Amino acid sequence: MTERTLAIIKPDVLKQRKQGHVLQRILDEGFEVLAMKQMLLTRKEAEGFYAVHRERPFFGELVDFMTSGPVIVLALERENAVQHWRDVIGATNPANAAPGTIRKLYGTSVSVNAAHGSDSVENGQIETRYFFPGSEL
Ligand code: 3AN
Repeated sequence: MTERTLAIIKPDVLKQRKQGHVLQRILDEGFEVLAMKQMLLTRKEAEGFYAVHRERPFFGELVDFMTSGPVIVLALERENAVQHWRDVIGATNPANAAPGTIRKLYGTSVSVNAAHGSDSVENGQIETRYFFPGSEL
């Protein structure tokens, strides 16, 4: 089924100047880019996006990292987009990520982990609308 997922290329990748490699990978994997923007997230935007993790001990660290520099946010479409993008980015902890995955290639730690991908079809819809509300898609 054709699905949408939200991808975020995180600040660590932009600091390494590797975002071009990740964007090419997205295209090579057959995703359609419905919308894309580079932005410096406000704390409010990062906290809102990760609201489900608000009670987790790493929440502050996660928000600090996600606001530490610009990110690139993309609304992607593809057959099986949610699972396919999660397979391409790899396990949350780069140390456990499979060879060739984005987190293995560019991630450093469980919090500094290169990329985000929606974790369900429903969240793919919610998260793409969070960053690209209204007619942008
Ligand atoms: P994923 O992004 O792989 O779906 P989640 O949803 O468990 O992982 O966590 C959301 C984000 O929170 C992760 N991408 C990661 O950056 C951060 N995170 C998860 N677990 C930890 C942890 N134990 N310590 C620090 N950051 C974490």
